[in-house]
Amino acid sequence: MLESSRTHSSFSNGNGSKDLKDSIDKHLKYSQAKNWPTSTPLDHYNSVALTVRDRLVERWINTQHEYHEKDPKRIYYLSMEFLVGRALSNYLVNLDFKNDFYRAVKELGIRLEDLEENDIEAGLGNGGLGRLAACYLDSMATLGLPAYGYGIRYEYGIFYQKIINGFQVETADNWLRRGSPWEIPRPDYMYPVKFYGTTRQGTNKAGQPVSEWIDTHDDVMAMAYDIPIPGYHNKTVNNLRLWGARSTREFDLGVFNSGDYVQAVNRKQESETISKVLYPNDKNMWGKELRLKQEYFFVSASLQDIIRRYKRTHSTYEKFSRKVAIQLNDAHPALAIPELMRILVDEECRPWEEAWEIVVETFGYTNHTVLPEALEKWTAELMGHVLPRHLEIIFEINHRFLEKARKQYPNDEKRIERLSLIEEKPVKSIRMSNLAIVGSHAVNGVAQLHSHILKTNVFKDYNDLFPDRFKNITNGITQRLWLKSCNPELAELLTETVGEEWTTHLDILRQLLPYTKDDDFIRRWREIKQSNKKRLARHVQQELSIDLNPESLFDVHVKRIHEYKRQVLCALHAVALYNRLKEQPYTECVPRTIIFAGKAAPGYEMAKLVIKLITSIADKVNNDPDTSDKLKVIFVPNYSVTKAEWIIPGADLSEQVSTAGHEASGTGNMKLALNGALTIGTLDGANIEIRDQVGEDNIFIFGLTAEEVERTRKNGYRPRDYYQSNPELKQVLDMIRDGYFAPNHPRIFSPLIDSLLVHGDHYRVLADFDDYLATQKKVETLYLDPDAWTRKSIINSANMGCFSSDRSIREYCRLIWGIEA
Ligand code: D6G
Repeated sequence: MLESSRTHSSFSNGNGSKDLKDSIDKHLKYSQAKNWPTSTPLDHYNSVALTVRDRLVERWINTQHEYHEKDPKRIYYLSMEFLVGRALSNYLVNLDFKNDFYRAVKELGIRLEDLEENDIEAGLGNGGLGRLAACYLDSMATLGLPAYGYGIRYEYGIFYQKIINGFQVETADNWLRRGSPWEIPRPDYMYPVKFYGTTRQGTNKAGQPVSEWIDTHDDVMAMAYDIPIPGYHNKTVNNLRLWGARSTREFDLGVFNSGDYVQAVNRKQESETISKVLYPNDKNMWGKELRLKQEYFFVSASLQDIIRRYKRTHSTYEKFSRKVAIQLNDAHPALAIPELMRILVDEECRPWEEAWEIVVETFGYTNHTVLPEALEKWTAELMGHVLPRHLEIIFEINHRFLEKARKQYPNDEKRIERLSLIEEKPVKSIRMSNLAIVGSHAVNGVAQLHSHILKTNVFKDYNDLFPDRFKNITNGITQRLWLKSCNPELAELLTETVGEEWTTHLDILRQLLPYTKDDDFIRRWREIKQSNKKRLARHVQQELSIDLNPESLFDVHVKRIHEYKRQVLCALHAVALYNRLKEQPYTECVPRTIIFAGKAAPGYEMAKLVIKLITSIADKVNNDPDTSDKLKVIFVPNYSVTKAEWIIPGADLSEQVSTAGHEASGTGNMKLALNGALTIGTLDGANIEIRDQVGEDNIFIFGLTAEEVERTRKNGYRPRDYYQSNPELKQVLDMIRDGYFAPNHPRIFSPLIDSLLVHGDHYRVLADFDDYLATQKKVETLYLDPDAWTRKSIINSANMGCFSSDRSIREYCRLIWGIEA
């Protein structure tokens, strides 16, 4: 933040274009200390941003003041990730003075491109989980709920992905290098966070025996940075509070006294590394000490802050769970459970049982994945080293919990072992999701199938024990960003047709259905899609110098690169299409542009190889004169919220092809369908609910069901059989294996082909290949009939009402938080 950016008292906060111009002019002078001739694009951006921020401040203060006065039940959304995307455009949409704003900016001669370029995206998340948190903040503010986001102010967000020689290369995303005009540092909200040390038996303030946490070292301070979260066209401005690590004031006296001043300063600086960088792995637990420290750091600071706020109006804990709802976005913040126990028992001298009741009533836990490698576990050794008192508390929670469970299941030690928060073998470890379940009154999955799998499989024992605890709340997306802002032309057509209300009541889009019979409407719908495809093509031309044919079918697969998401299946399809074109160059075919984008975790070799495979296929196909006008393969580097905003509106076909039973929900599927793409997908995650909404005639479903996948796991699966029996598949795999796409590194893709043919094809790519290709044929047939295609496109958008994050948040209010939306 720019310290000098305090609003000057003579600034007018009106929203007319004259007031805006005036304010931008004043900020240029008083906040940037520049005049127009010497000002740079960054000065312009900052002056504009501060002008917009001024328009939020009053509502922000008023909203927070009102919460303070009325003391409603507050919702705290704890998340290691918030993928908010670009700030300026989002604020403009929610503030409702876009037209005056653009006029003011234009009249001042400020270039919109300069504003866009300087509007750096805060990439404080990996993918779906972080973006979901951001959509939920938008919905909570729009619904006027007293909600707070709590997270970490990483200095380096998700890495910047470059493609060099077809390989992913990571570089640092130093998003704060020029400061951010949107965050307000609050050095007055600074909390100590302790680490390490040991415990000993002592007495608490009330004279009762307790365990004391002593001799901690490398303690840090957590400092608050506040970011305003305005609701859409209302007066609510909520708070996203991110914690930055600051060193404590004290030196390490031992080092200092020994005369090594510089080392003493260095030691202080090291403590600030806690909030330096976001771990870039999605759905994979890393087990690094620094990550554990990050988790505790933000949980500890957030709870201290929540309790400070609660204590402003309450002197006892009696009403705590009636005033505070804390939602854990995955088990990453599950340490909040033992931490609140520690505060209540050790510091506030509450009896254990009373404290436990408060804790369980306060917390809710959202599970985001069933992939075993993603479920966090910490070795007892590491936990005991970094957080010795918390380890004791977790053991105590477990002891009391298992005692009760044993009463219910007297002779079932196997079950008790499964229920335990502690895994004994191969290394004694804490199962964080079990901790989150035991310590919460509600546990939810994020789509119907996912919640069903939690109840019947992954957490079956828990569901037997606490049948009322498990719920489903299907994920959602905010239509303010994912339609109104990213697809302005379509948004305008919708407003003209059904009125503005869809922006807050997405169900209203159902009223579009009669227009599937209106030729004029169909034509306009198609024109808008074409215009969005051209915009996408312009971006691709700018970035990759490749010309796309906007008449071709834009087939889009954008998301993190992961084996279970099966980008490989689409890549195999691309090769099969290429071969068909080569073999029968003169047959009529539907020209297709296959667009991929997504990041691979830096340590995930197989995912990185998938990127290399895609870029290698692209090289070959795009440069082959026999095929290049009928088939293009594109890999757009550095997928981000900003890129999604121009890719998604331009998609015809949405690839949602994860192995059934593996994608908890997906939200890209919803964004694409809302923007009129037709889905080709498996019966996985929210695809199933999308099918239920749009009807099976308006979606392309293929492949094994989750049950069938399970059956192949139990009854055996022979990927080689598919390879042997399907000549087209065999040809595709052989070409990749034999170096057709990488003549300079002919064996480079062997690990990938081996994973399919030798190592059991864990994600059942070969089993689904045939049906996938047949279904893609049906896609092409439909695409040849533009009116029929467009009608289905309209039907898709029209039926996305229930995938608004407003609906999800209403359900959280009703089913988990006990709040009226
Ligand atoms: C935001 C806006 C500011 C308000 C503050 C409240 O920074 O006007 O005073 O939040 O913070 P708490 O006291 O609720 O933490």
